Amino acid sequence: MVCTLLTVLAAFTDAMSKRNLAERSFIMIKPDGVQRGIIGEVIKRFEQKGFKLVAMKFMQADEALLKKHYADLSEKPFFAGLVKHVSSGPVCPMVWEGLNVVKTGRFMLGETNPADSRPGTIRGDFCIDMGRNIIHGSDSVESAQKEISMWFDEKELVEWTPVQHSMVYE
Ligand code: DAT
Ligand code: MG
Repeated sequence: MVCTLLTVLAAFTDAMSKRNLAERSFIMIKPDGVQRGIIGEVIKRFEQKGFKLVAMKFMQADEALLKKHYADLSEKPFFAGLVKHVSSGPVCPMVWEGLNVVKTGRFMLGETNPADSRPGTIRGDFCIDMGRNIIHGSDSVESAQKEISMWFDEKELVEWTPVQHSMVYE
């Protein structure tokens, strides 16, 4: 009995130790979100959830960077309009870190089409139209890594330990 318990405990500890608390996602408030004053609301939601801010800046992105960022969509009919819109004004790119932040971040954003986004999600609460869905979030850990390196230098990613760490993670 004790032996079985110890085996279960060891397996549990092992699974816990493999959790990636340092997963990162690239989140960016687009010009429509900036113009509508939603930067603070987005930061609030990611902070409240317990995620850790690793990098953030306020800038205007040129078309070359956005064509690279949205390269997977280059054949889509909305590509030119998308690049034009996102380069039209300031954006607020950020890196957030935490367990499952990529997947959870996408849940927090809602669906690509705000009409399919539930209330309580960012797109569900703050926008209506697909081409003005106010925020970008990485769709996989792999694309997050690519996007972070496109938008930030390594030295802009800040190393720090939030004092609340042990109150967020078991
Ligand atoms: P997401 O931003 O949810 O990852 P995506 O990567 O498929 O969605 O597309 C990037 C952005 O392009 C999306 O946020 C808004 C715009 N977009 C996507 N599909 C569109 C469409 N059918 N019409 C207009 N804009 C679209
Ligand atoms: Mg996408």
